Amino acid sequence: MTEISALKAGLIADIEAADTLEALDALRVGALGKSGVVTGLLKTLGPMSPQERLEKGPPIQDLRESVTAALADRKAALEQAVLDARLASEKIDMTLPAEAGPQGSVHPVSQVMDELAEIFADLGFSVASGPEIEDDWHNFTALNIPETHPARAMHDTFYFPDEDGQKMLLRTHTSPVQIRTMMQTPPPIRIIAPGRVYRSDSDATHTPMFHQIEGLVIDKGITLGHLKWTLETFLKAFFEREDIVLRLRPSYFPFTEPSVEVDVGYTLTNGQRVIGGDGDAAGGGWLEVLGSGMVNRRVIEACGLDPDEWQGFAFGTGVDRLAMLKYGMNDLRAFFDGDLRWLKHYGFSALDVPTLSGGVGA
Ligand code: 2U9
Repeated sequence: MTEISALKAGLIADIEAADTLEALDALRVGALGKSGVVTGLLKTLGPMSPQERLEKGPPIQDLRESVTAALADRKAALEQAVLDARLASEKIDMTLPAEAGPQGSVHPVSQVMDELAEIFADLGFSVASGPEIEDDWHNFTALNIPETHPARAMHDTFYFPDEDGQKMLLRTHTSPVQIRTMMQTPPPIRIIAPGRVYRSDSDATHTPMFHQIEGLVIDKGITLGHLKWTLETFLKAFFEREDIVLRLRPSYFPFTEPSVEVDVGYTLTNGQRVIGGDGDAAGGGWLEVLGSGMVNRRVIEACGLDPDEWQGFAFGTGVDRLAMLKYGMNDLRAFFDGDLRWLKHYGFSALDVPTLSGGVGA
C-alpha cells in the first residue's frame, strides 16, 4: 500500500468513527484546513514538473475528493441522528388520554337554545333551520323590506362580492327560515327558527355574530290574543316563575302589522333586580325581551299564500340576551372568549338536559 492510500484509509476510518459533529469538524480541519495533511500534499504539486505532477497528481486529487465525500456523508448521517433524537424526544402520542380529561361544559347559549326548543315543543312548535348565507330576496324583499327601505341600512349587513347579479349576504335575522318554510310547507305552521345571525356591529352588548330565535304561527283566525298568550306562557316557563308580568308597547317592523315590543317586569329582591313581578312597583322596572306582531299580509302574499285565508303572528328575540338575563351575565363578549374559567362558572353539565318535568333551567 502506498503512503497516500494508507493515509486515505486512515482518514476515512477516522471520519466514519467520528461520533459528534464537533469531532468530525476537527477531522475536517486536520485534513483539509489551511495546515491540514491533505492541503499539505496538494501544495507539493505546485513546484513539481509537469511530468511529475502527471504522475503524483491523480492519487492526491483522489485523496482530496474521497476525504471530502466521506466528510459530507458522515456529516449528513450525524445531522440525521441529531434530528431523529430530537423528534423522538419531542414526540407527542395523540392517542394517549388527556391528563386532566375533557374540561369543557355546555355553553350557556346551547343550554338556552335547548331550553327554548323544549318549551316550544310542548306548545306544538317544531324547530326549523336554513342557510346562514342568504340571498337578498329571502332576507329582505320577501319580508317587506324593499331596496330603498331604511331597515336595510339599519341591519348593518355583511354582503358578499356580487356574483352574476345575485346579491348574497350573511343573514341578518333568522326570518328567511320562516319565509322558506311558508313557501315549502302548506299551513297550518308552528315553528321556531333558532340560529346564528350576523350584523356588522360590535361593542359590550353587540357582537358581529349573535344568536336569535324567532317563532312563526300561520293558521286561520289567528289574533293578537294568541300571540300574547303564547309569549306569556313561554316567558313563565323560561324564567321559571308564575309572576311574570308583560307590558306590550306598539312598535314598527316592516314584516309585522301591528307590531308589538314586549317588556317583562323586574322587581327588587334583597336589593337585586330580579325578573318577575310588576315593573311599576317601587324600585322595579321593565326590560325589553321580545319583538313581535301579526305577520304583515304583504309577507303572507310574497310567500304565495292568500292573506284573507291565512293569518299569523311572529316574534323574535336574542338568545345571548336571554341567557344573560336568566343567568346574570353582564358582558356579551365573554360568550365568545372560550375561557374555561368562565365556562366552569356559567357552563352546564352535558347531563343537565332541559325538560319541562324536571325544570328547564339547570
Ligand atoms: C316572518 C314574518 C315575521 C319576526 C320578528 C321581531 C319582531 C324582532 C328582534 C328582537 C331582538 C331581533 O334579536 S333581535 O335584534 N326581532 O323584534 N322579529 S317580529 O317576524 C317575522 C319573521 C318572519 C315570515
